[in-house]
Amino acid sequence: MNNSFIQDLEKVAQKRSQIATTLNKIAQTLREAESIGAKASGKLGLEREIDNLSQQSNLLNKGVFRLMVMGDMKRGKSTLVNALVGDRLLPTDVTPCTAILTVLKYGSQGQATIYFNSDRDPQKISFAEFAEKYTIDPDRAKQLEASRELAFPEVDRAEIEYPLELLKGGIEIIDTPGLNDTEARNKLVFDYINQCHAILFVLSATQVYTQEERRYLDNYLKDRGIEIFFLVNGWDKIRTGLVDPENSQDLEAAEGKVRQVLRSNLSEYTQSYDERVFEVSALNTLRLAKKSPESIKDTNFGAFLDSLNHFLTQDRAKVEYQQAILIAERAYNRVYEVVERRIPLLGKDKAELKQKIASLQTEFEQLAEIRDRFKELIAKISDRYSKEISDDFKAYILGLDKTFEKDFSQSQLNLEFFDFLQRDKREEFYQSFERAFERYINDRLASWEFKAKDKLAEAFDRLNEKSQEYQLAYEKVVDVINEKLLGYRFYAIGTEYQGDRFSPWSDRIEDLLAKMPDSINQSVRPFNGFVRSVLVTVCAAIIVNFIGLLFSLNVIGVILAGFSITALQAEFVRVQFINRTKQEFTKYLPTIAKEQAPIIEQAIERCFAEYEAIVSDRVNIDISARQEELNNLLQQKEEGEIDRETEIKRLKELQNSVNSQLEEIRAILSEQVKD
Ligand SMILES: Nc1nc2c(ncn2[C@@H]2O[C@H](COP(=O)(O)OP(=O)(O)OP(=O)(O)O)[C@@H](O)[C@H]2O)c(=O)[nH]1
Ligand SMILES: [Mg+2]
Repeated sequence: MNNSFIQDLEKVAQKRSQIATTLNKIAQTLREAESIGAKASGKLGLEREIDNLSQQSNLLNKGVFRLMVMGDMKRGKSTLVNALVGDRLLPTDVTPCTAILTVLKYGSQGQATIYFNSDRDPQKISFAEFAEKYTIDPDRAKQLEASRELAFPEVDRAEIEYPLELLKGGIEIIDTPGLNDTEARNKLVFDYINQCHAILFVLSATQVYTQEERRYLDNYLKDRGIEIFFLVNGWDKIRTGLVDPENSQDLEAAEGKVRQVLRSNLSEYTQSYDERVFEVSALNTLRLAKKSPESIKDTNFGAFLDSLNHFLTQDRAKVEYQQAILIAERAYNRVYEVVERRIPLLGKDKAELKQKIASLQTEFEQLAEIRDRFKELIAKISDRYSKEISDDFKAYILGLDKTFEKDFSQSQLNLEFFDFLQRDKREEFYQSFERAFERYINDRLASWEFKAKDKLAEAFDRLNEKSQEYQLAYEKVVDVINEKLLGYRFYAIGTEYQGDRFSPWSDRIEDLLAKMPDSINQSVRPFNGFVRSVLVTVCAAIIVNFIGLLFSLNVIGVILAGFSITALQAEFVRVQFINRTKQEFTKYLPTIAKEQAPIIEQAIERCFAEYEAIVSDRVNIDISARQEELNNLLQQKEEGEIDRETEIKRLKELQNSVNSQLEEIRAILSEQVKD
């Protein structure tokens, strides 16, 4: 790993922690102001801002970059991780296979810990023990694949801590078992994807872009808002595979062919091909790392590191920083707003204040009404879209028979009929068929998922668009409140009155009534996870039910009655079997549609319900903060004289100190990440 990469990462980590500290300082300033204010002119109602600031601060402090290494079996994934860290940390070999998810992270002492699915306590073991115990040989892997078992079903993951500079900057690297494996193991890998920031997808230069790889990329990685880096590994093997390895023309031709296949197939998964696809040799890089680490930067692996560096320290960091500054700005705007309202009200006497507050009853009710009408809108859209999406699902399921042969043939990669039948291994045959069918259903649902996702995104776009009316209405009421309280309208910092176009505090109101909920839209990822988790259940239900039905018919037994099997007849049996499967499946489709559609519908409804709850919560907090702000002042006035001069001074100071803390964040951000 080159030094400048580590330095850049450290700089980002440092900057992140500086920003986190400053956000926390603002939160602390607000907390103190509220606690002093409680005994002076009353609290200002800044709870939400304090929460947001501390949450963002924690997030930045925790910040890790998770890189997940994925790919088919024996592509050199573990070797690549070792090349990244510059040491033979993980077991790699021609034989042993990575059998569990392995998370590599920073720790001052090198140690391995195994985490279990059950409540069994994590177990610390030595590296040697880890390498020996938690890798499996390929024969065993094949066996497990056939019987659809996990090698270590009780294990969730291994965590390897190691005192490496690279990891200190907050990087976690996740090595995964080869994908060409059971669906259960795939699920383990894919469940983890949602927590990762980039995927390093390892391909083989001598076996580029297989059908399996296409399947994984299309079903699970494409269009999911996850950055994918393609590492075409074993590039050195193109040369060694030539009849005459010294012939540069042959080499050029062979490499050219591979490049062509790569470009024509991988372009659809990335926006900037040259920044995301790299021809590398993990093995040579690892050797170089031991001999002369400095020269790695001149290799393709070095180019990959540069690109990864850019993504982690610039693109991704930028998003984090923007979020931080937004939250700080909004906290400042809010403080500014409440102070500007509080100071003039300090001079009013109790009776007048009381009467003013009472006169705001209508406006507060109006705010609540806007909230309720927005909730109605959400319910309407939820109704419409959950029905549409589940109807789409039904139609999709009912149409599956039309392309069954073609779709199913893509899933039955390892369905060796003759082999099974000849050796009368009916049990194994069924198992293998079950797996093929599982893949088939999985692939079909994944392809439907994209449509559902588009539809759901459309629903939220619609809500977003509609929410503008509600925002405007809300702003108008807030305007009236201010006018009633102060006798004049006042506006957000740095803005001037611009007729109808003007919207004071709109950023805050936009936060209240708009945007997909963070839980769904923070990025598309959690949202993807949401739809996926529903589909996993649906998928499992279909498989269990249909396979049970099919097997109860003993299709093979019926076809086989009176036959002794030859290769030719096996093909005949295969065709018969697939035909019968299709027949039964077609009959069963209406049942699937009928049973599963309501589950989809409910899931979509739940998705909107979650959104509604969040919006509702935000508006409620906003309304009560506005009320408390006034009631607190009134209560303090009723309890005794408020020292007006001191209070004005204190409030002005509060405005100023939050402002200067905001400036501090801006200053941290304006320093260049890269020198
Ligand atoms: N020639 C060559 N061999 C490589 C390269 N990368 C890895 N290998 C070799 O390929 C074999 C498999 O490497 P691993 O890193 O164990 O592969 P893996 O993808 O982790 O394998 P699984 O965990 O079983 O899926 C090892 O013998 C490596 O030395 C490379 O770039 N060039
Ligand atoms: Mg491995």
